[in-house]
Amino acid sequence: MMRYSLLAASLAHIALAFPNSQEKRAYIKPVVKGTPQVVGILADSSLNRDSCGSSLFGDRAFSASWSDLVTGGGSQLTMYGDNQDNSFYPLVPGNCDDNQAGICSDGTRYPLWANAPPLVTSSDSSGTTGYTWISNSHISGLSDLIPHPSVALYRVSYTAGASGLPKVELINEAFWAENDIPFGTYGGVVQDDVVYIWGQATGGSVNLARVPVANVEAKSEYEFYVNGDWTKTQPKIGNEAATIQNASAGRQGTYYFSTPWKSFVWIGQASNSVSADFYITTSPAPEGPWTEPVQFYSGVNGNYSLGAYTLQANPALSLPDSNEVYLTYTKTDAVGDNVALYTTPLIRVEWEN
Ligand SMILES: *[C@@H]1O[C@H](CO)[C@@H](O)[C@H](O)[C@H]1NC(C)=O
Ligand SMILES: CC(=O)N[C@H]1CO[C@H](CO)[C@@H](O)[C@@H]1O
Repeated sequence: MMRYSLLAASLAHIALAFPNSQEKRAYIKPVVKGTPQVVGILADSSLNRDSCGSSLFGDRAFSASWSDLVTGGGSQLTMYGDNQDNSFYPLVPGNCDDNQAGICSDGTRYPLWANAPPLVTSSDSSGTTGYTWISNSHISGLSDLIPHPSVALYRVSYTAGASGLPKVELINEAFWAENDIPFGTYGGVVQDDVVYIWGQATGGSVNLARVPVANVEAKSEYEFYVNGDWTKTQPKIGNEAATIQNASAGRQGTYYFSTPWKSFVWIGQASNSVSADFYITTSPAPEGPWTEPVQFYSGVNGNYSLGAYTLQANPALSLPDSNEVYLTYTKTDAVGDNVALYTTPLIRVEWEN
């Protein structure tokens, strides 16, 4: 809704920053076509990979390593990129950064787990730039020592033709402060030159912020969706008026914009699930209304304690107009005496619509 009390000048500024040019979009009810196929297992010979979201960097997919795309859709199953046993994202200074795993002398850890791949904000023939928000989690075992950690912002940039991995820079150690909603850590979409980022505080609902694509690093340029409207006032954790109903099934997943559907999409796991049961919800706009999440595919669960996690969609692997999506998840199997084998199945789902 417009705020008519605003000065004309600032109204013009807002109209420019957040163009309202979206055509009316329809509701989508996704219907799976045929039986989804497991294409294979994504593999990196040197990394034990967990998070398997990916972004399109030029003509390759990027997660923490590269994968070459297959003409017509899909990915080569091998990944590459010489990480030299270094964390792709540099550790935040002070977060037990004297080793690459963030392990502290008292046995606790700053794991630096990125829950979403780089959100690409610009890409052309000269290169690609994206951003990643990562919580400064401090854990003991798998328990959080800080209930609502601050969030670091990283810029990831790749110059076309450069060898090796993209360059990563820590832009702000605490872009969102401790006890703020961790916008961006739950995923994001760039659409019509606006960055939309979702956040979900531990045990909390899903919330939404936006910023013009050129201003990602400027916190003062962000707006937040609260009480059915965009506001500059950052909502606090627990503000029910900031909840985006049904914007996910509760756990980790991926937001993207589907060109054939003209719809925002979230695909991922349900809260408290450790199964490869994939849910989907769609919405004509980032702020909703989102449909009730529905389960549309079940993968094979691993037989280790956490059988399946980090369920993701990988829209970067498909041609923009194709009616398909590639799914990945981390499957853990028990091999030998309490040793987990991590694999990442890649599944192709085709849609009827
Ligand atoms: C778990 O799955 C792995 C991989 O398929 C297999 O090698 C192993 O025997 C299974 N373990 C149990 C206890 O079923
Ligand atoms: C699955 C789920 O989260 N469903 C919710 C969708 O939103 C309505 C309110 O708008 C809730 O009542 C449902 O529980």
